[in-house]
Amino acid sequence: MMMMMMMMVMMMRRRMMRRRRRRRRRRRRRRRIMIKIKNKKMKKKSNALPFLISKHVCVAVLLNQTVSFHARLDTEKHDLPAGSTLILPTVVNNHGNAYDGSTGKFSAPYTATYCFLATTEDPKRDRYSVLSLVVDGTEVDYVLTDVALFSQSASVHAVVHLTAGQKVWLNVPETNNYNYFGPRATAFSGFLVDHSQ
Ligand SMILES: [Ca+2]
Repeated sequence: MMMMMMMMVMMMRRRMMRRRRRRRRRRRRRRRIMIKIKNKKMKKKSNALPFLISKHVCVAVLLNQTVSFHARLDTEKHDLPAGSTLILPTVVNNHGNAYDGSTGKFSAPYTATYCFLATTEDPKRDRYSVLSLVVDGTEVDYVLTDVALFSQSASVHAVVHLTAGQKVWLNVPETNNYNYFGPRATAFSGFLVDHSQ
């Protein structure tokens, strides 16, 4: 009988030990799962922070890199030799300071896409107006207008991707000295479209 009792106690102890072990294992599993969840949350936070910072910086940089200009003729110009630059000295707007009113040339401050427009006027019977829009001397647009009786305007325009430092200006392409560029109606404008490389 005594032996039987001893055996029963032993059995009970073993069961108790097994239950304790199981409880410990469950606790360990729960801890591991909790640690994993915490790590995932931390990772998400650490990934989100640089994204927010870089987005903010990008917007700030783009706002500071806005470029635009507008220049015009207040007094007439004529009889310009072929290959000369049509300089528009009256600068109305020069945001970013990329247009030089003394040389008539725009220098791209950033590698980006830009839009340029220019209008000229032929107001005389015995004159004509002619323009070419050039990037570093290479023509990207051309116009010639020659009215017989009344004033007539014409324009050049282009959207071009420029590397920082490239220059854009209005060139007088013809050799005939009878060219004429009317005051008030002759203007040159440009602006940055986007910064994509
Ligand atoms: Ca004419």
